Amino acid sequence: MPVETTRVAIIGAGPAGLLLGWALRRAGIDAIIVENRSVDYILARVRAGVLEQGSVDTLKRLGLGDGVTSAGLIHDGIYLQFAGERHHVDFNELVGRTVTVYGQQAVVADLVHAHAADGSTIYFESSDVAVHDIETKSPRVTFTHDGEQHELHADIIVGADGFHGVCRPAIPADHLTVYERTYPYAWLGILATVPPSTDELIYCLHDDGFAMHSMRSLQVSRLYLQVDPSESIDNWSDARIWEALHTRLGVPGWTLHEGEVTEKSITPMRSFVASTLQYGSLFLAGDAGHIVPPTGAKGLNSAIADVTMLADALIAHYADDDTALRGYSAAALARQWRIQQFSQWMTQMLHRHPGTTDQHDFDYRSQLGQLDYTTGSTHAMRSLAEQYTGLPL
Ligand code: FAS
Ligand code: PHB
Repeated sequence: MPVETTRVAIIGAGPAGLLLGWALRRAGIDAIIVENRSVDYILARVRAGVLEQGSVDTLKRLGLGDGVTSAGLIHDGIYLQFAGERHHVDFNELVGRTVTVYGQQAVVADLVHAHAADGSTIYFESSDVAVHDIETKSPRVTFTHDGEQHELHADIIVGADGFHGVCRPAIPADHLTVYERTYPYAWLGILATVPPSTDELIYCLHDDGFAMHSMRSLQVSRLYLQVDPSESIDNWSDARIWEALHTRLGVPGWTLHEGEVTEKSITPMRSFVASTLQYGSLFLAGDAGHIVPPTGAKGLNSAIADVTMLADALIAHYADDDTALRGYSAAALARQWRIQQFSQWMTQMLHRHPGTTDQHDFDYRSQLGQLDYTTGSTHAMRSLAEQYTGLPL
């Protein structure tokens, strides 16, 4: 059985694992990534679309800025739409910051190509991945690759293996509390080969529910619809999707342009936070440690923020300063809870509760009041702008 030794073993080659591996490599710290899916699978995953300025800065600082600089779309703000009216929230005017539309797929592709060009060791299509001795200073990873059992010895293991990974469950139950809530709705998302019908993202609350118009480029639109979590994508023909989008997003004098739907899927919504992002020699980053509903565009950005903090802490660790590493979990979780409350606020403000009781109708009228106040108050919009464009690390 091949036995390898590295400094940092990273489980997962999503944005968190790939970015951490790259940051460590650039700092001369040996890291090996173990991923259970194929490289084609991770390159095909369509997920987040908006990067905070801090995320863009991290990519550029690590030499990964060419793609986002050339293809990223800089947006000054978003639109909030309700009661048939569309209101612009101008982040640049309110807080002097912008966001960049640059899909997670492109971020992952940039990282995969950078690692490949630099000769990084990434074991794609691994199976039976397991972590061992994480309470010691000599943790191990075992996995099967190309039909062969492997063992990887490391100083540190980082679980960047997402919500369904194996690392968080490796933390003993008496050392871990999880905080979570689910929402009574999900997002049906489509990619369509059609120029966006808007210059900036539209977040819309309609009587029928939430809808959003986002984009991936000036040629590809990304749109979402609130649906019931139990919905099957098979029940949603392209025609039915476009009809619902026209109904919810339509305002007088504006046209939603349709195009070929190239991808459609339904994503459930949850909020989730682990009580710790460290146990012994195991650290968690990104979705392995926390999940937010996508309404605040924070999932990918908080994964990048975790990695930015953890990479700096590991670099300091190997320079014999453990202060940041000891403080990583508390610092990352403090920032995460600020992100959780914003994501929950955006989600509850913009989604129609599926029930039709008097209380649900009261809640809907209250949401409309919340949106009316928010778009009518510079103070409220400045708070939204400060959080949407990204809180400091
Ligand atoms: P990821 O889940 O991206 O990556 C984890 C990696 O670990 C995967 O490659 C997985 O294959 C691998 N892995 C899992 N188990 C393993 C094991 N046992 N061994 C080895 N490898 C293992 N965020 C937004 O901001 N906006 C959005 O619109 C948005 N849409 C989303 C839609 C969907 C369907 C999902 C699931 C998430 C969405 N998110 C969105 C959130 C998403 O972008 C995440 O925040 C982001 O992918 C987090 O990156 P990672 O932490 O790297 O986790
Ligand atoms: C996206 O473009 O996929 C997107 C943008 C903003 C969000 C969620 C998703 O809040």
